[in-house]
Amino acid sequence: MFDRLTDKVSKTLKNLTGKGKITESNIAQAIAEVRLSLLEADVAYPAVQSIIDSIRKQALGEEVLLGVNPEQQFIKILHDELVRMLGTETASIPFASKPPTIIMLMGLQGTGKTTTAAKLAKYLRDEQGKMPLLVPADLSRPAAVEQLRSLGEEHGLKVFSTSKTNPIEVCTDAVEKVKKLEIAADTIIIDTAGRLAIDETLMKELLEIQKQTKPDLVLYALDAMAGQDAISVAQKFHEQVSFDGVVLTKMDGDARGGAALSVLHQTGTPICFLGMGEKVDALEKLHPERLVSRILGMGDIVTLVEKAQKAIDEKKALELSKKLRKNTFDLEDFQEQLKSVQKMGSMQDLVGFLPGGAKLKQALSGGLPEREIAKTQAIICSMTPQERRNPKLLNGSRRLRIAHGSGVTVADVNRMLKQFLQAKNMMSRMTKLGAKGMQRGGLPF
Ligand SMILES: Nc1nc2c(ncn2[C@@H]2O[C@H](COP(=O)(O)OP(=O)(O)O)[C@@H](O)[C@H]2O)c(=O)[nH]1
Ligand SMILES: [Mg+2]
Repeated sequence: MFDRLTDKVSKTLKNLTGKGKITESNIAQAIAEVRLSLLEADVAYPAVQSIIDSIRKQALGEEVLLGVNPEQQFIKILHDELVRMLGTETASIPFASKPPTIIMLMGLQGTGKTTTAAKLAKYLRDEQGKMPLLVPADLSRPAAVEQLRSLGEEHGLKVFSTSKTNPIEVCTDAVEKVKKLEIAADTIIIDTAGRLAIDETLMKELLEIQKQTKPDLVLYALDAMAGQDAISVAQKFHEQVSFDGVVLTKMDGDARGGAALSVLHQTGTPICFLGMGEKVDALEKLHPERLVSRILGMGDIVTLVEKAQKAIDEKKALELSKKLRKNTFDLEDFQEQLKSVQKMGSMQDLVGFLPGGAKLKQALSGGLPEREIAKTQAIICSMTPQERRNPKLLNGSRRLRIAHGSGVTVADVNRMLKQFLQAKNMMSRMTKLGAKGMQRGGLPF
């Protein structure tokens, strides 16, 4: 117990004296591990290099937070940056203001275009209330049209049929019939042909379909299992035909999904959906957090990230305890604290490190019921900033106004203020106890 405490305090002091900075040398090991992990997840080499370089730049010189080492903090920064990269680029379907909305799928053979077309149609119908029409424009193999047709039949999805025998005409015919209201549909999903490798005839065909139908969204089906080569192929597709987003298919397999980062890096296009199985309902929207955890590898690294997250919460708690000691803890801080009480981590853990903290830790672990917290938040929101900073202002008429404003009774307001004072007293007692304990240990604080 005492060792841990000493350790924590000395770390704090280290931070305060500015020695706890992220430097090139104290994250070298972490960088090596991250590099390996990304490569193992099939992130293409140039992407790995550039991601690591930019995050290293961002991290260098940052103050290391209490409770983690520089390497852990570096990984946390990396994790957050990857989530941001994948997340801010998430594209949703840009529905045309004047229907039909046209979505075109392309990619190599066997990557999951046809399956994805059916998945998208089902998603649009069941979750977006749309009337999709599937257009089989892969006439390279007789079985391809049949495949889409049978998927459509099985799930009650409309599949276009025509006497036309040229893929471009099939598409223009479908669009025309929908526009003329001969077919009731507001979204058109075009399933195109693929090849085993890039092929000039195919590229021309895709370009022509694009030119003629002017799709609102062109999606590229990328097989998550396909490895690094697939990225240069995607890049060529993007250069020659261009697409707006990627569907990463076969993510139900072992692939960690590094291709998502590579393709984003190489083409700048976002990942829109993940294919999670052969079934028609196995389509997921991208959850950046989840994907990043998977790419970085589960287990160790994610635990480190969580630890770093906790340390950040602890830093907040430390700031709070300073306020308590100076007796400047007000309702704004209380509101902030309530938010983290809901998470039940920060205060509790901080307290655990202080002498005599065990009991308080127990007391805090009970938490407050969700509804109570929501009510308290509402009451605090109805106060003016002055009132929050100086609760002594809260006389009878102000309390009545707040009760009206937050839809509670004056008794509720009174109870909440009493709770606030109790919390403040309890926390300030605890902080004093903690400070004394540390002095006993001969450490200045
Ligand atoms: N496990 C899994 N298999 C998939 C997924 N998407 C497609 N497939 C399978 O991959 C194969 C090729 O899919 P298909 O849609 O015909 O690819 P296309 O040639 O690009 O049209 C089929 O056996 C599909 O069942 C997916 O997300 N997960
Ligand atoms: Mg197909």
